[in-house]
Formats: sequence, structure tokens, C-alpha cells
Amino acid sequence: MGFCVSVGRILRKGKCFVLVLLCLSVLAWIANFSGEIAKSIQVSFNMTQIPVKADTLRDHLTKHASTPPLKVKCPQTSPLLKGAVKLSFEPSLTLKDVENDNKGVTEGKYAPTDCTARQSVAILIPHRNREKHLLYLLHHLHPFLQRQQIHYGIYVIQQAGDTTFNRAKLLNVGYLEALKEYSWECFILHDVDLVPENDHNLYVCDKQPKHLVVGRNVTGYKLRYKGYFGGVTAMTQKQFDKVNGFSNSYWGWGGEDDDLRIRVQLQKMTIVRPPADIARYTMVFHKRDSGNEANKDRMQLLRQTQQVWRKDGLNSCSYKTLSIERLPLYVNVTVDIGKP
Ligand code: UDH
Ligand code: MN
Repeated sequence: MGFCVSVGRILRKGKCFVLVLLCLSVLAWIANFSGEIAKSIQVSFNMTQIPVKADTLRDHLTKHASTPPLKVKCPQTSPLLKGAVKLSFEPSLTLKDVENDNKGVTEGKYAPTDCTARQSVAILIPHRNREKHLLYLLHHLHPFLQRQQIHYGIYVIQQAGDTTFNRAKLLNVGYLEALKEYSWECFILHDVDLVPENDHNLYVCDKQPKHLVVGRNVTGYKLRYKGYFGGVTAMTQKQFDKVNGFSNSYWGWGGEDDDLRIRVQLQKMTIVRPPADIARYTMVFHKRDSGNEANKDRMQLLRQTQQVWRKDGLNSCSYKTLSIERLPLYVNVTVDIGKP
């Protein structure tokens, strides 16, 4: 009743029109607001309508995520392994051929695209004047490592000059230089002329230092001698560091691999090997190189390992890096390591 009276008064006072307009705007605002609420309910409902099957959900997230999806860890056994492979040593093979076959490799490095590799591995190859052997090795090793789904980098450590060759010191240099590029957890110390024959010979590190060359074609696929630790060896960064790397004192052929075995044994580590039917290599035929004559002092040096290993190794490896070339298939480190 009071309201009617008030309205009547306002009407009488001529303010009716303004009031009606005010009421209409309030009503319109309420209608609009409820519409918005309805719409937002609709949106949140729609958002829950993404596919729920695991695969489709992952596809959906992959398509719509602004950051790349997290990769899954590569399986324990790569599905790409072929087992024993037929090796080829075509005289007409060129570096360009090998580059064309390995377009996924950049500056000697590769990582699997659809999973995260279990280990990051640096392959260190001591080298001088064995270009053809290097070519054959790269030709086989790149696809071999890719089938193993490894994140890897290949480093060739080239001894400059023509003074006596020192395989062990070159490998120490390779280790130190590779670590400047990336924190590799595993190192494969690899002769240039040995080509792995079986994909199951995995280029990863174990809890103990691993020797990968049980058999070579040239020695009837038999271990050269009990305790042989040369040719191709896998050691973690920690294992190699613990033994202070190789001795730098072995100039010429022989002894440096036995010295490394003694260092490993002094640290109470044991050497492990893959089964003989898997750890097989073809050695590209070669004669003894000039500048790498048998080291006559090697037996004498081997008797001193226990006394000197702490001060002869990675911590005393002095050298001059002459160049680092980041080539498509490998990093080429050319180094002056001095002379005996
Ligand atoms: N290496 C070079 N250039 C050299 C010498 C050695 O690159 O001038 C490297 C290369 O990685 C090689 C490794 O050092 O694979 C070991 O040297 P090696 O292959 O000469 O050693 P291996 O034990 O042969 O295979 C020893 C001499 C063979 C004599 C054969 C006589 N029957
Ligand atoms: Mn050889």
C-alpha cells in the first residue's frame, strides 16, 4: 500500500520515466549475468569432455600442449637391435657416403628422438694416419649406436707430429676434452680398427669396468690372454677418474692396457665381459705402424704401476690442443702430446 502511494507520488512528481528505465536496466543486467553463468557452466562441462583413453589422452595433450611432452625412458633392450650384422668394407666408400647415411648426427652427436637414452656415452678413438680404418668404423658405428638407442658423441683424438705414438695419453686427452663439451657418464675407449659384429654388444657402462673385445677374427675369436683389457673398453666417468685414467708414460706399442687393468684391480674393481658369442669384432687388417714400435720398457713400467698411479695419469696429463674441429660425424681433436 505504502509502495503504491510512493509510486503514485513519484508519478505525480513526473519522475516515473527515469524510474522505469532504472528498473528495466537492473532486470536486463540480471538476465545477462545469469546467461554468463550458464555459459561458464557449459564451458567447464565441455573442458571435462577431453578423451579419457590413455593413448588418446596423450595424443590430445601432445597436440595441445605449448611445451614439448616429456619423453619416456628408452627400453632396457632396444627394439631396433638386429643381432649379428654383416659388415662391409667397400674400398670405394667415402666420408660423404657415411655423412649421407647419418643425417641425424650433428657434430658427431646423436640422441634417440622418441625416448630418453639410458646413458650418455662418449666414444674416444686414438688416431694417427689410419683414415680408411676410421671411415669403416664410422660407417658401422653410427648406425650400430643408433640401433642401441644411445645418446652418444664420437671424439677422434689425433696425435700431431711423427714422434712415437702414445695411445693411452691420447685417450686421457679425449676424456678431458670430451668432458669440456658435455658431462658424459660413460666412456668407450676404442681402437680405430675394431668393428663390432653384434648389436647386443652394448656400448654402455656397467657397475664394473667392462671389456668388450672377447674375440677378434684375427685371433680366432678367443680372448688374447687372461686379463686382456685392450681394444675396446667401457668405463664410467667415476671408474676412470678413480684410477686416475691411463698412465701417460707408455710410448710405442703395448703395456698401457695392462697398466689400466692393474689400476682397476688396485681399486678392488673387477672386469666384466659380455658373452663370447656377442663380444666379437672384426679387425681391419693392418701391419705395425711406423712410429708405434713395441715399447721395450713396458715390463719395467708395469712393475711400477702400484707406486706411480696416483701421480701419473689424468692429473698429470699435459698437452697442447692444436685444433678442435666439429665435423659432421665426429669431433676431431688434434693434440701435441710431446715426446718420450
Ligand atoms: N693407432 C693409430 N695410428 C698409429 C698407431 C696406432 O691410429 O700409427 C691407434 C689405432 O686406434 C689403433 C690403436 O692405436 O687401433 C692400437 O694400435 P694397433 O692397432 O697398432 O695395435 P694392435 O695391437 O696391433 O692391433 C699391433 C701391431 C700388429 C702387428 C701385426 C703383426 N702380425
Ligand atoms: Mn689393431
